[in-house]
Amino acid sequence: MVLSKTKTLTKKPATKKVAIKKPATKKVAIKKPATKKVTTSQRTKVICISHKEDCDGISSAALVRQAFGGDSILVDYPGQMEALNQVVSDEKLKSLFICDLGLSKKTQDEFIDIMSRLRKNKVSVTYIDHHDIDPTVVTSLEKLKVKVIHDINECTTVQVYNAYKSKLNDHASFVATCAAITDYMEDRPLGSKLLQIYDRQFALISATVMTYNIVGHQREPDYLQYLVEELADSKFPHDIPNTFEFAQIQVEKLSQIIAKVKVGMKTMSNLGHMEILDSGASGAVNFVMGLSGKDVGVAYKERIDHGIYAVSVRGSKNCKVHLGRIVNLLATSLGGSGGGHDKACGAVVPKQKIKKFITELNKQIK
Ligand SMILES: [Mn+2]
Repeated sequence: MVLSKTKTLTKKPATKKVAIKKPATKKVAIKKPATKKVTTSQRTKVICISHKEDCDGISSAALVRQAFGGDSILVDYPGQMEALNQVVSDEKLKSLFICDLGLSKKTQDEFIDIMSRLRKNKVSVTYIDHHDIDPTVVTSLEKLKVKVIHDINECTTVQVYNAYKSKLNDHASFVATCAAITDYMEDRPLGSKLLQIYDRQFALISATVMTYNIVGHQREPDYLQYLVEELADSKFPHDIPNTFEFAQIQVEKLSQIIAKVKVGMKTMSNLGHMEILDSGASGAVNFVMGLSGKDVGVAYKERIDHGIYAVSVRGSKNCKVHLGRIVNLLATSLGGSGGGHDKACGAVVPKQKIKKFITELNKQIK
């Protein structure tokens, strides 16, 4: 199926950088005539703030870009508020999309506050997500006339696809399929329909290679931007140079992590846990859960300059509690933050509280 030939001409070279926002010093510009106000109030910019750590976030940004144009700002959960505080004062901002970035007890009030400032400036705001959300937050957002697209049963990209299908090309359904696979949501009503369009094995390898490239390039924002542009431009992962080679390197690293987890993992009555020293916690956590034989796995890595641990938590199919909710409350009570899905979530925990976090979690998941 040749889907994307017409787009080839518009493809920009990989070097194109999406405007990274300069500090907001510009506005104070002194020498402008007093009449300037009328022209600066012209709002034209479209921005999508999306999650940079996985295929769902990157793909959401890609589909928003295909449907509406504009620039993407890619962030992790802790970086979300900083990005929002930056765009809120952008006088050119017309339309803002926020994708795949869940809120927690710690962030939700500030989030609503920023939304109300944006709405006072008549910025159109669309929040698209599938993480567990406090219902009072949805009520507040709707009161502010923020458009909320939220379904905990479909990944964000599938929801973006579903909402803006008429502005997207055929290939967008493949981008959404890969995102659903990565988020373990290809068995949901919309996700499964999309997967049926494509050969399962083809979709699985594409999603997996994409994921390894995203995870392995977290410290290269330009590369992540490039991926957004290529996906928006209807490229298959195998058509993006070197993605499969890069995936092989990641797979080799993962096999080394397996060996280390086998040696270093510890267990409590209800969970397996391990401190990770030389890789990401989220790359190791599934092995910690699987190899421990427990229904919950915890992997944590110290962020030395921040005095905190970045914690990843996973639950097996047998895990009956909602880990995201438990971790949200527990991490907040220990002076950190966290949250996420029922079987996959994360937290930031102050360094000296990590033991307490694990023993408390072990108690609460019986
Ligand atoms: Mn997601």
